[in-house]
Amino acid sequence: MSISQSLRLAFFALAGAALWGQPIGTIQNPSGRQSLSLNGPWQILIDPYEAGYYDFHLNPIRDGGLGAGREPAGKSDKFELAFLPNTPTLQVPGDWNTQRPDLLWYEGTIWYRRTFDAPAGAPAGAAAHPGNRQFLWFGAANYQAIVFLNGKKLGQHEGGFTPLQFEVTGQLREHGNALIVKVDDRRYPDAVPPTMTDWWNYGGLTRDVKLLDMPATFIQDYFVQLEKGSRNRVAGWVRLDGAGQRQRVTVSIPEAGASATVATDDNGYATFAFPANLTLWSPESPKLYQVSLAAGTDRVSESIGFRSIQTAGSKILLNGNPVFLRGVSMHGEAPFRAGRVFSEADARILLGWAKELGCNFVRLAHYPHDEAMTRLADQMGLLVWSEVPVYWAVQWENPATYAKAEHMLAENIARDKNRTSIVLWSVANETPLSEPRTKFLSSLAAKVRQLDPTRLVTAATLPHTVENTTTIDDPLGQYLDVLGLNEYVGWYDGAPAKADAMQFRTTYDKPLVMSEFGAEAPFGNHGDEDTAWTEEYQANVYRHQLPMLQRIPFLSGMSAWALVDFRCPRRFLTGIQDYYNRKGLLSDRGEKKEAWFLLRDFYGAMGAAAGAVAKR
Ligand code: GCB
Repeated sequence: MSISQSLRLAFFALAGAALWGQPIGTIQNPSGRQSLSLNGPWQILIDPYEAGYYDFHLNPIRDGGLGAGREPAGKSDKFELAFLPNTPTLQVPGDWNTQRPDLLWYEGTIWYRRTFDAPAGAPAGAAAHPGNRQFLWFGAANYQAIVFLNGKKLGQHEGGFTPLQFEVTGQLREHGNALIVKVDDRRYPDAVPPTMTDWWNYGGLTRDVKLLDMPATFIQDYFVQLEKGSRNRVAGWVRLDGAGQRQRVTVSIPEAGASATVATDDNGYATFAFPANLTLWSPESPKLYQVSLAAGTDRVSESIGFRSIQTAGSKILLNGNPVFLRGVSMHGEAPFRAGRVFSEADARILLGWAKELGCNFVRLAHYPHDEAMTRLADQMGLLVWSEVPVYWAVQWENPATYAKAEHMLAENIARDKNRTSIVLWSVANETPLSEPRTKFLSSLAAKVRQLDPTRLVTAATLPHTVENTTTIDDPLGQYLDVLGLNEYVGWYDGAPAKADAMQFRTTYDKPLVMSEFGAEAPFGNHGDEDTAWTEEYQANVYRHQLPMLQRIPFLSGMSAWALVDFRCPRRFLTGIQDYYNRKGLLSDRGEKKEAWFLLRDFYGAMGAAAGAVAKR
C-alpha cells in the first residue's frame, strides 16, 4: 500500500470514528423482548420550510421548536409551534407518500407526534420492574430523524433503512408521554444514497416503533452462527449492557443438546465456540433451532438456522455442496397497497412470489429491507443478498460520505447477522469506475470481513463490454468473494438477439452472479416481439438471455430485474411507465407478464435438475 493510500485509509477510519465512534448499540431481536408497540395513528405537521426547527433568521430554535411539545397556555397565548387536538394523523409504520395524495411527491420535513402511558416507568400491560431500563426503538426513519421525548431532544439518526434507538430510563411519566420526531427525507449529494436513484424516496416512520423494557443489565447483542468453514461448531459472541458487566452467559440450543457457558469481561463481552450436531439449513430444508441466551435475570431466545457458505473457484458452496442461485431482485415495496414493506404479511406476498417463480435466492435491492423479510426468508428457505444504498454516483472522496456508508453497513450487519438466509453482503450497486471509488468500496469490503467473517462479500458492478464481449475485470473484484454484474443485453444494450453472440470472460477465479438483467413492459401491453414496451418484447429478452447465461461457465447465480414493478420518479413515459419502472415480471397488482412464465419454467427445470443431482 502506498503512503497516500494508507493516509487515506487512516483518514477514513478517523472520520468514521469522529462521527460515529460507538459500536452499534441497538438491542438485538427487539421482537423477542417485552415491549409496548407505538404503532398506530401519529399526529403529523408538514413543514417544508423547517419552520418548526429554525427561526426566521435560520437559527435553530433554542428549545427545539415543535420538538419542545409546548401547547398554547391559555386563551391569550399566541404561540404557534404546536400540535393541536385537531392536527391530522398518519399511520405508523407507513411512508407518508402513499397515505395522502398530496404527499405522494413530498420531500422534506414532517413532524410526528404521539402520546403514550408508561405506568411506573414500565410499558403498559407489563409488570413494573423497579430498576428496569427503557429504550425507544424505531425500525427505520427515512432519511434523517431528530427525536424528542417530553420536550427533551434524545438524539438524531441518519440513514433510512436501519433501526435507531434511544435510552429513556428515568425520563418516562406514568401518563401522557409526548414523543415527537422530526423526519426529513430530502436528498443530498453527499448522502447514502445520493440524490439520483431509481426508486421512490418514501419518507417517514416507515417501520415499527416500540418502547422496550429491559433488565438493568441485559443481553444487548449476540452473534450465533456456524464457525467459518465448519458444519458442526457453533461460534460467536455476546455483549451485555449495564452495570454488572462480569457475568456468566449460557448459550444453548436445547433441541441439539448443545450449549456453552462463558464469562464476560469488564466490557460485558465474551466469545464462545462449541460443537453441535445440527441439521443444516438449506432452501430445500430450512431447519431453524430455538437458540437461547441467559445472563443473570435476562433471557432471550429466537429461531436461528445453521449453514456454511464458501466459494471454491467459480463455485458457491452451501454446506459444502455447489449451489446455483436461482434468483430475483426486488424492492422493499408492498404490492397492492403500495408504499414501503413493513409487515410479515407484505413479506409473505413478495417472498411467496419468489418461491412460486422457483427461486432459491432473492436479492433485496438496494438497501436493508424490513426485518420481516429476512426473518421470513429464514423460514421459507430463500438465500439472501443484502445490500446498502451505496448506489450509482456516491461522493467517493468525501470522508463524511464514507463514514455514513460504513455506519449503515455496520447497522445492517448488526441487525441481521443471525439471519442464516443471508449469504451475501453487498457493498454497492453500479458504481462508476475510478480509483477513489475502488478505495472507498474496498474499505467497505474490509469492514464487512471485520464485522462478519462468516459470509461472502459482493457488489453489483457494471459491464465492460466491447462489441460482443464482456470482460469481468472491475478492479473491485480483487476485494470481493463473489462478483455481481448487472447487464441489460437486449434492453439498454442492443436488441434481444444480441445475447446469442455474447461472450463473457473473467480475470478472476471467482463466482459470478448476474445480479440484474431484464426489460420493461407494462402488464397487458401487447404487440410483436420487436416492439419495445410490450410483454412480448420483454419475454423475448428473457428467451435470448437465459441460454446466454447458461453458456457462462463461471456463472453461479442470477437474479432477474425485477420481481414486481416499482414506483420511480425518473420513469416518465405516459401510458407506459407513468412513474413506474415496469421491469417487473409481475405488475404492482401481482399480474403475471409473459416473461414470468418463461423464467418460472426455466427455474423449475433447473431446480428439478439440481434436486436430481442432490439425490444421486
Ligand atoms: C439498474 C439498477 C436498478 C435499476 C435498473 C433499471 O441497473 O441497478 O436500480 O432500476 O437498472 O431498470 O434500469
